[in-house]
Amino acid sequence: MATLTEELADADYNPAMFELLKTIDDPAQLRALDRRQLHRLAEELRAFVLDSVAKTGGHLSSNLGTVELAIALHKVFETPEDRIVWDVGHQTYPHKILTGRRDAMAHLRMLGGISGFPRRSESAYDTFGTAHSSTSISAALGMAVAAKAKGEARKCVAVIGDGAMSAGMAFEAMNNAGAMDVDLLVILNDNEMSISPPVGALTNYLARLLSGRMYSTARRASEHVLKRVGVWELARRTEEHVKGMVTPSTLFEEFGFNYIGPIDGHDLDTLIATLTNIRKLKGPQFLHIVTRKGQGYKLAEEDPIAYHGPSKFDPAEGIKQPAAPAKPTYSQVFGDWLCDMAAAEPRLMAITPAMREGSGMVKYSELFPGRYFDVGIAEQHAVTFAAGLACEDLRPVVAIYSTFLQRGYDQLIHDVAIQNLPVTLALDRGGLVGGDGATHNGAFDFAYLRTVPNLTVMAPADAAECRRMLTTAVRLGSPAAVRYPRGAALGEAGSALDALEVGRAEVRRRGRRVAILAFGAMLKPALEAAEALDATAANMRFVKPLDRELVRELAAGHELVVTVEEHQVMGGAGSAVCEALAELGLQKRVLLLGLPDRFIDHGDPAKLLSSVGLDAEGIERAVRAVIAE
Ligand SMILES: Cc1ncc(C[n+]2csc(CCOP(=O)(O)OP(=O)(O)O)c2C)c(N)n1
Repeated sequence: MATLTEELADADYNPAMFELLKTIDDPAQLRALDRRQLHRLAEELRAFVLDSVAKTGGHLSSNLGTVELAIALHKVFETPEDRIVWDVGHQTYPHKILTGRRDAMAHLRMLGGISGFPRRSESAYDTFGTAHSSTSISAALGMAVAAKAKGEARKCVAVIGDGAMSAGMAFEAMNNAGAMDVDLLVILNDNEMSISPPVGALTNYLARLLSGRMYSTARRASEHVLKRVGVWELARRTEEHVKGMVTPSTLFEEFGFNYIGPIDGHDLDTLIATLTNIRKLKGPQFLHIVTRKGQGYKLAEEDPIAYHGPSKFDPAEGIKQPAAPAKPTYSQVFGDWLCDMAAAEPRLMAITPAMREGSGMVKYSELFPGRYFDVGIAEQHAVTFAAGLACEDLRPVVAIYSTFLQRGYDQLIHDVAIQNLPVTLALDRGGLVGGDGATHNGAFDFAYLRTVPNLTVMAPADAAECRRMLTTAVRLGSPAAVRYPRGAALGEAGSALDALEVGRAEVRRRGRRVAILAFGAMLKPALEAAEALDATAANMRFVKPLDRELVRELAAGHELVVTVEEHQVMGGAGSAVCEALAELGLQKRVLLLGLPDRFIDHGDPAKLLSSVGLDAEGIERAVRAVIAE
């Protein structure tokens, strides 16, 4: 008999299929279900996840993999009193659906709708806000220590994927937790995938753990634990049995955890029984479960990467390739440039912290496998690794999202900039990112980059300029960042590899009274506004070094200077212009347009930009308001 998910995929979907799920608005109701009903619930939940993600877009593969886990956790643990922290949180849709947000899934990641990640403000069941990876063990440990300090008996659980587990922060937390006497359970959700195939020694280790001798030993051990040993007996003999039987001891035991597993994370009965037993154990516990990305939906099982974060699609047909090739994104412009530049510059090496697809590096990774490094979810390491390459006269390019470079900031200052090493940062997702929301916006990079000595900071206004800036960065011989936005690139990228004059802006339109200084992608709306206002408009290109000569000239020849950037006003490129005016001793009325001093949440990027006045009308309106004063 076909599962509900298969029926959905066969277009046999009928809404009655969610009958049981519709009765669950709170995990307490789930806890009252019997075994047969729980199995039915899992089936409905999986189909519901597919149905709703197909309608809204969002994360799919990872969520199809956590259906049984979410049910088992809410069945066994007294949520929200017991704390569950989901790492990254992109796999929490089943959890959201089971905790009162089933109907809200219709507006997932939309303006005013629920977030695609856990949010403390959204639900008591979202115990910790996540989205950047590898924070769950630290946070859950903090909660476990707090529970102990306050004499509260609650349990704390971190759920972390094998990709997220590879990051330094996860190991810092393991190192800390394993030596502590607290009730903490870490569940490793091992689906043998990050977004792309995972990399590194830990991955190899986990693969060995799942196959070969250790797997069979471990499986026998957990079967034994489940079937033969009573709960209290288990508690008493955990040390000997669990540790003893899974020898040779696992890495996680060396960290001071009780290692249990691996068990099948789609086997609901085993999951519930195992968690029920573990819940009674004291001290740091580590449960290794094995799941499959895309479980139950054939297309996602076969291509978990394509279904990691799809846009809307028809479940019966799957993701369709657009008839005409879509306009290239800035990530693709970067990826094409990377291939061309690598062919011309043998010293070029490219690094990604686990974002090959998102950063547009698939083609490069195939063409230049020896000069391509996916270092795992390890932004700090990525930056310092690049510094090491640069010490040896290579020309590393770190492709990294603006929001994730926040993780590597000290490395950027201490390892790259102080030593003035020629590292290029290809900074993707600068500005608002849309559906992923506040955790992923690249709203702070101008501020955190322009304050670092030796660093050149550029922001292209279109595709061709993006290439030229990247070329400029690689040829510079000192650290440089090129910051570009998410989404379709403006204009044709071309194939040239020519550089720009450093620190030189360009005036794109001459007008009267008002001079608009635009940074990066804001040039387009700024030009439109300048047209309507008959203002002067300049493409500033460099946030650092700023074209001070042009700032001087434009300030002298206009009554009002306006800066526009898709970045926090505070500390951003406009602030740099104000600093330049102060240094030049020029007093001028300046209007600073950019993002306000608050976190901008998820939603359609164009609507979000318009809501903060960063479209042509908004710019024009703001300027007219100042002129009217
Ligand atoms: C610090 C950081 N870097 C990169 C990402 C982008 N990212 C989101 S999910 C993901 C893969 C996570 O893999 P895993 O933990 O195994 O979870 P799975 O999707 O396989 O369930 C990555 C790299 C992130 N969220 N945070």
